[in-house]
Amino acid sequence: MSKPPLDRHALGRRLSKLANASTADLVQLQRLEPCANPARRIGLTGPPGAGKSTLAGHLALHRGRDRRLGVLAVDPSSPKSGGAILGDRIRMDELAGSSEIYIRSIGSRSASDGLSDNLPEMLDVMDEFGFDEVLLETVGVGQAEYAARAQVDTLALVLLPESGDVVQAMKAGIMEMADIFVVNKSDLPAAQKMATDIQRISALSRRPEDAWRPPVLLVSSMKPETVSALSAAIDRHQAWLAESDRRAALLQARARYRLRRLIERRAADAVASLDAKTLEAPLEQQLEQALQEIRRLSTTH
Ligand SMILES: Nc1nc2c(ncn2[C@@H]2O[C@H](COP(=O)(O)OP(=O)(O)OP(=O)(O)O)[C@@H](O)[C@H]2O)c(=O)[nH]1
Ligand SMILES: [Mg+2]
Repeated sequence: MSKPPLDRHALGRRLSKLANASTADLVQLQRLEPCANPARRIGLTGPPGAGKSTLAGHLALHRGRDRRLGVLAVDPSSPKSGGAILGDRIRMDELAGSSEIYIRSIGSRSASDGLSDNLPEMLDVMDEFGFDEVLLETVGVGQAEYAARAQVDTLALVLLPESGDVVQAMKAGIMEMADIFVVNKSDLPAAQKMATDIQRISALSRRPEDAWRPPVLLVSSMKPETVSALSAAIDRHQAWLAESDRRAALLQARARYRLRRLIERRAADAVASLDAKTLEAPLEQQLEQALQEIRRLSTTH
């Protein structure tokens, strides 16, 4: 079944509208029918400068040959959207003719977890526009990874050799979260040692018999064969997910995350609107007022 051509302008408009939507708008904009063919979602996450955007570009060229592929980069430093930052990393002539690749960076706005507030809804829009696959780039060690985990099917943690990234990642408790470990810029020294360290740490965690065992890959954007190997590992993980009903648990976690974020944002709005007098009242009364305000916000919007 062939798809209608990708309408980049319409997609851009929808994403911009969502990027600026309030919680009240969101509920209005919410699609009621789940998408029959949702895009595969692949996350690239890791500390600043690990080479995620460069890698996303190479992966997009590799995987986007015969698919409609979107790249969304959540960029904490970019309040504006438009894809310039990520777009710069890919030579435009390389993309010429690939009318099915769409790239956009989105500001992280107010979200405390480093993701854009309305990212779940933006990802839904990618489904609606017939994308086969979406690569999601998020920056950070810690909060952003937890948040990204819920949004994607396959999460690759991108780390730099000789950076102390592994120690940071362990401290932040995100080693268990990755489906694939990427020791990136493996053209640099000490990459192999880092890969061995990760293997050792990863082998320590107890997993059920049939659990996914995250591979550790040495990748360099300068070596196309390493990007192919990463792409193949992504396919293997996707196939493993599809094998039984593993995706159901992921989808549940995703729905929970979205609802929690919505409630958190409403709660923040409600607390911000309480007046000085209420804030001097006993805590129980403050709580009562705040809950009433949440309810009021939910019914009036
Ligand atoms: N040596 C080497 N350098 C690389 C490689 N991949 C990317 N770089 C360089 O690393 C720098 C950072 O790359 P980015 O792709 O912007 O990294 P990022 O993780 O997206 O950075 P943020 O989004 O700012 O967190 C750039 O100067 C790249 O040219 C690689 O495989 N090897
Ligand atoms: Mg980047």
